[in-house]
Amino acid sequence: MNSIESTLRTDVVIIGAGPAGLLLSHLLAAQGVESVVVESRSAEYVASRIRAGILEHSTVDLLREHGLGERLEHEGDEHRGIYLAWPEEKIHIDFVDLIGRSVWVYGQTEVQKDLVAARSAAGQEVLYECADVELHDLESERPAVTMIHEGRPVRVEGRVVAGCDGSFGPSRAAVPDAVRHTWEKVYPYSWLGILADVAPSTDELIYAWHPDGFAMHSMRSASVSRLYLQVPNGTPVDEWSDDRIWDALAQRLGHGHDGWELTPGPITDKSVLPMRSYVQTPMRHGSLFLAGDSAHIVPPTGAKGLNLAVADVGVLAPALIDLVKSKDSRLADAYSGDALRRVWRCTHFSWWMTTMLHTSDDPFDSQLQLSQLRWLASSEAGRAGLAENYAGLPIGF
Ligand code: FAS
Ligand code: PHB
Repeated sequence: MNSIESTLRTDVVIIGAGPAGLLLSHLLAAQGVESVVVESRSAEYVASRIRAGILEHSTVDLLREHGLGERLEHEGDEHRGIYLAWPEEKIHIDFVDLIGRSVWVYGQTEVQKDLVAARSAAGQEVLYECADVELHDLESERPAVTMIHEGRPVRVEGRVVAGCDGSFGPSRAAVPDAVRHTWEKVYPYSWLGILADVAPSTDELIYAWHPDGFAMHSMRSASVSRLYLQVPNGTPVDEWSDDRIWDALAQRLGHGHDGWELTPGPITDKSVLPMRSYVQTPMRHGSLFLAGDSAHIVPPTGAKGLNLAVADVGVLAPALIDLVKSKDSRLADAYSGDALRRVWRCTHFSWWMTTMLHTSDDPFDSQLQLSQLRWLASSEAGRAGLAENYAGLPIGF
């Protein structure tokens, strides 16, 4: 290995080339603030990860506002609301009627493609396949990130480091224990998720409570369905044959009720996703700012993970622009508090949707869950509350 370290200098060193990192670099560049993005995996790996599927109203607005909405407009699918189902019942919650905001079905893989294309077109420096990424001098105004890139030691210095490196990156641990607070809740169940080459059997998402367990029918396009079902933690994915998956989904989603039928098809991807809530505060320490999964994780039941990462960046970008260009630290000083208001709101909503819809062995819990569902069926105010949280509050609320 060539031991001579090369040093790059920029305004903001961004760790992580997922949605948070690339969107941050995009918003900063629009105001003339430069960044270098440091990523541990390959571009192909990052682009291939199958993750979120729903974009909140505010996320779509922000992407459109920054020139990232064209393909979304053509290939995305705007949804007015969702269905909630339980045995012999199904209700539609129309977000547009209730609160005037919709959501869009547009996979995270597509958002990632759009971000990569926009950053490449702008000549953004992204260092992929970096190893031994370390953060330095975070309590100074000249922090740095070092790494091994293409076999060589590299040091990137900036005014700020943005930790957008997800739940397994180094940034969250770079906040000293003495100032760091964390909250974590691990749920006693997981999701088995599938992608299937079959047209969705529903026009909008179905979230279903069933005594056998939760199920959800989502989609990626008019010909690709995305479905999930609750399984015990630690379930090996090969324990579930394709037939067993489709039978359980049909049972739990209400196949045959009111003439509705679930159409199965070839399964092209299967995975088991454990569920937890995690929040770390503060989201800023000295010259380090955390955004996205590096600071928080939500169970996917509320469709918040990706949208929360976007909202963090929507608050962080103006703060860093002021700090770098005008040396005005007011927004930067307020960033952690401002971002955490939404983080806790989305953490609660994701916990509420998860605990309302996933069955446990406790019959008392089942009665509480069914009571909540019946209340939503009968209360417009209840449905409006769910709509407001699912379609998303304005960024920076
Ligand atoms: P990301 O994890 O997307 O990106 C972080 C990046 O940092 C990655 O590219 C990683 O390789 C990189 N990195 C890590 N360590 C590094 C290091 N040492 N040096 C440099 N780079 C490093 N959300 C939903 O809303 N709905 C869903 O259905 C849903 N499903 C999910 C399924 C899975 C398996 C997972 C893991 C998450 C899911 N999420 C879902 C949440 C997900 O979409 C995240 O919220 C979203 O990716 C957050 O984006 P980022 O904060 O950019 O983090
Ligand atoms: C998805 O389409 O992957 C999806 C949709 C809604 C959720 C979670 C995942 O709440």
